Amino acid sequence: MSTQHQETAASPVLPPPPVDSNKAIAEVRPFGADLPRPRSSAPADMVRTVPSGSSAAAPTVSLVIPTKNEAANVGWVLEQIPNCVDEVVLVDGRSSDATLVTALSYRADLRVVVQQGSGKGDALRAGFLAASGDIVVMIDADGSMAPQEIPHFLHFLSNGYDFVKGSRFMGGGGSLDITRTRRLGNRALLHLVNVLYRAQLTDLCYGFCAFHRRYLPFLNLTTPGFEIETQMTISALRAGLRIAEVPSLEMPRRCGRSNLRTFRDGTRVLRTVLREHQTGLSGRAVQSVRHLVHGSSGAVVARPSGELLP
Ligand SMILES: Nc1nc2c(ncn2[C@@H]2O[C@H](COP(=O)(O)OP(=O)(O)OP(=O)(O)O)[C@@H](O)[C@H]2O)c(=O)[nH]1
Ligand SMILES: [Mg+2]
Repeated sequence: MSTQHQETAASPVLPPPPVDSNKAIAEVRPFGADLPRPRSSAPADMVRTVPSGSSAAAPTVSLVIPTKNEAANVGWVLEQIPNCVDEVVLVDGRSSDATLVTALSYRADLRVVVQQGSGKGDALRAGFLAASGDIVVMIDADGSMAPQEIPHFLHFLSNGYDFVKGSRFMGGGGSLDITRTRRLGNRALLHLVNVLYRAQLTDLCYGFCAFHRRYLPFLNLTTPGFEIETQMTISALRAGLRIAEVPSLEMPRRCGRSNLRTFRDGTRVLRTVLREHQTGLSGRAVQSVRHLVHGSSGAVVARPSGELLP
């Protein structure tokens, strides 16, 4: 059976494609999923059992949204959250504007976490710990990511994948926001990750992701800032999680100023990539074992029809 690390799926505005379940649904219950930590760095999908039946209840979904002075944008995001989301956790970085009041006026059932530290990474960690759903999705509050894309992420998580990340640079994705400098930086850092960790990803510094909450300990999240997205991806690679990329359209932030500083945060991402590579079992080793066990034609391509091709 082939495994894969990369998907090309339908346009982000289309409903999730049907999937050839014989090929796409792999072993989905990781051995030791309930343990607080992985027992070893062995690829998580190499120690799985096949699900016993189809009677399991639908997984619940938590959406984690970090906010820092997003009063003008957060309502737009909250309004569009699809019904498949059961819980919305908003982690506020002590906004000095009306973010919290506005958010609560749009969604009274919001779970608000007031961040103790600072930085997007710190906020997401707090949100992930507060989330109670089986699946955790993260999305920005500035209106640059469309909540309507969330079902695409869930689709792949329900079909054997462990960690699903949005990609702006695969067929069907795009960015109306990224500057030339950031695009070049993202491409260079992505290339480095693909070489160091033997991956075939198409995007790196993008914060629209979803994963099974049981894998949170595998992600080893420690970074405080925007480099958290990179750390999540690298940790998923190192843990041998089955990663899918789904196309995503990044829009310009609706109002306000970005919190990201291109060179400062780019440097932090680079440091994260190198540091993670130097510690513990390298992602490259894990991926090499995967390629050995599952064959070299690991990548499969999901056509808009849902057909998976090796
Ligand atoms: N809680 C919290 N949220 C933050 C912090 N920094 C950024 N955020 C949120 O994280 C999300 C992404 O931040 P942005 O400033 O949009 O950064 P970006 O999307 O990488 O950069 P742009 O493309 O320029 O918008 C937004 O929802 C921010 O409000 C922080 O320190 N604490
Ligand atoms: Mg943004």
